[in-house]
Amino acid sequence: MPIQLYGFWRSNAAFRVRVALALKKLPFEEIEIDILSGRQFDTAYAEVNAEHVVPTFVHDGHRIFQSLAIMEYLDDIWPEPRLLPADAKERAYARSLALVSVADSHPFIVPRVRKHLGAAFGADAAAIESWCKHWVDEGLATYERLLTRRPPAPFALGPAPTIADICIAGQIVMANLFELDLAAFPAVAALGKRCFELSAFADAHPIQQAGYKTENGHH
Ligand SMILES: N[C@@H](CCC(=O)N[C@@H](CS)C(=O)NCC(=O)O)C(=O)O
Repeated sequence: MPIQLYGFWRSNAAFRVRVALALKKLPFEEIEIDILSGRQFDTAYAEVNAEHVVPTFVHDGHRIFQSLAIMEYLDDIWPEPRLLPADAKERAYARSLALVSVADSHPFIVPRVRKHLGAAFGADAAAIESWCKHWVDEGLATYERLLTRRPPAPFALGPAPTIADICIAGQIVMANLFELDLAAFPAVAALGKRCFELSAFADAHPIQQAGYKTENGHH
C-alpha cells in the first residue's frame, strides 16, 4: 500500500515530513487539505485526524499524526539514513533542537491561533502578522544561541542531517514566508544554506509545492 500524506503546501509540519520522506527516498502521495479554507474541519478529514490539523501520515492502513512522531516512526521502520542519532545524549539533543520549533515557536503562528487572535481579541491583519513575526523571530534567536554554543559540523548533530536540521530548516521556511531577514542569525542562515543545497530540503519548501504555484497564479 503506498504511503499517503495529508498535508498542505504552506504547512510547516508537513514540510518537516516531506523532507524526512525525501531523505529516506520514500515515494508518497500527498493529499491536500486546504487549512486556510477550513477543510481540516470537514467531516471526512475530522475522521482521519481528530486534532483537525495536518499532517497525517498513512502507512499499511495505519494513521500517525504529529510531525515528530511521524519522523520517529519513519526512522523506526526505515532506519537508513538515520534521522535520529543512536547515542542517547545525542538523540536527546536532536529532539530538544527539534522541539524548539515544533513545540515552542511554530504552535503560536498556526491558523487556529491567528483566527482566535482576531475573533477573541479583535486583532487586525497587521497585529496578527506582527505577532507571528515575533514568535518566528524568537525561535530563530534561540536557534542562533544554540548553534553558536555548539557549531554545526557541518549539520547540527554532525555529518548528516537529522530531525534537528529539518526543524531548523522549517523555522527558516517560516521566516521566508513572513519575509524576515536572517542577517541577525548568521549561524542559522549558514546551516539553512547547507540544508537547502540538498534537494530533499529544497523540493519540500512551500514555494515548490503545486498549491503555492496555483495560489500565486491567482494574484
Ligand atoms: N505539532 C503539530 C502541528 C500541527 C499543526 O498545527 N498543523 C497546522 C499546519 S502546520 C494545521 O493543520 N493547522 C490548522 C489550524 O490551525 O486550524 C505537528 O508537528 O504535526
